[in-house]
Amino acid sequence: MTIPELLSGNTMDSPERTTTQARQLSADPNADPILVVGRPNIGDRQRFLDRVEDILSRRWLSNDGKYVQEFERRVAKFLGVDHCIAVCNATVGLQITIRAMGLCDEVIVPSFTFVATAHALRWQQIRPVFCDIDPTTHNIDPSRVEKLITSRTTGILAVDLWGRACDIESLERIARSHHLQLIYDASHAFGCTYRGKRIGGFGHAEIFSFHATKFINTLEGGVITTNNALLAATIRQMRNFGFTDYDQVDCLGINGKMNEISAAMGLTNLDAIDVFVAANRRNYEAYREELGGHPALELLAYNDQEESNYQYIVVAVDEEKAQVSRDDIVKQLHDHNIIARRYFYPGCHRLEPYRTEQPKAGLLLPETEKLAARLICLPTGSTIARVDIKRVCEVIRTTLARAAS
Ligand code: T4K
Repeated sequence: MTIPELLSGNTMDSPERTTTQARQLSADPNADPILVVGRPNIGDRQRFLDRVEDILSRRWLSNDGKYVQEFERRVAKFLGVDHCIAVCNATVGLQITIRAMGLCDEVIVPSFTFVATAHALRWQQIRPVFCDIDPTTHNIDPSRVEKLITSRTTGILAVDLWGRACDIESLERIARSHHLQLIYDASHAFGCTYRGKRIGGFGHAEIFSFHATKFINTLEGGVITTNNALLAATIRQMRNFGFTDYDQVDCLGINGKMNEISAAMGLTNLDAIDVFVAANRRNYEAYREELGGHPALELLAYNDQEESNYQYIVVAVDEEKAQVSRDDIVKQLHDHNIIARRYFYPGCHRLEPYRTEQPKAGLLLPETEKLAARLICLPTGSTIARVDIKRVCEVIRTTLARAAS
């Protein structure tokens, strides 16, 4: 099926239609439909296509166009922040922010994250100093951060993994007392709150990803948010090669701009944000019903006191109780056309170049190593129906039952 065919029609994704599409995409017509982690949420297609039509008519495709500006305004308002700068993806957003804030030498970062977080530092010759996580929250453990601070430390880059906020209060206290810059990779956390306040305005800056697989997507894209006007101005300038005027470049910059079609997709998906949350929440409750209570499985819980986007269904496997490995469960799922993922295995420190540059990093990361070996991410999102969840859980339960017998 071609992308234009997938985009035809004028309604939002319904689980039924996408299940049919998945079956059509599968090579074997008799096979179970393919279910994948990361299937994009897509809002009203006709509204998106209308916006694209307008973009084409106006012949303004990039460079701070009307749709990018509108998207930035809408995101800033939604998050309650002063400044929002749209970028072509969160990795470049992280790189620009790191440079704009003058980070150098060493920055403390969790290893249990997507590799982009560490790469954004290392790309600029900064050494990521990997910090272990709290096994309950899966986020950077502030009590270990302090032990890693040296005279070369310039900042902390924390990650709100699965959309659940870090221990922001402790991180802010540490950053303040050691005069460190504090940035959050909030790639997973769009629409999530910390103590009732939307993530976006914490630390010196926060970076969100709007990649296709994220809760809100702009095809590829991201935003940087901050309440610091000077920092925002520098980031804006760096996003566009350092230009301040025609023929005037005042600093080293890069091309980090978001294009108009991405912004149109972002606006269309923002329109549908409540629908996406409801679908994710419904799926989370369904998984909880299906898998909850199994002694070998622990479903990652969202805090009902906070707003969440419920974008990740994460299950921790207790291999001793399960009598089967996490990887065998994942293999069974794959054999049944369910593309579950082992995010974020094996941890950044075990990926290059870090594995070679920091061969002993794992010694200080026992919780990261344990968690990376236990987790499975399961399919969710607006394309997943209750019947799909039943199928996923049936495969998991059958695998566990077979292992126990
Ligand atoms: N920080 C964190 C914490 C992040 O999680 C990420 C991104 C970043 C920073 C960097 O943000 P960006 O620079 O990307 O804005 C995927 C994404 O490429 C990556 O953006 C995301 N994290 C990461 C968690 O997932 P892969 O290598 O797993 O991608 P891939 O190709 O295996 O696709 C993932 C799943 O999504 C597959 O099951 C297929 C499905 N999929 C994917 C696409 C692109 C679709 O169904 N449709 C699609 O269009 O990294």
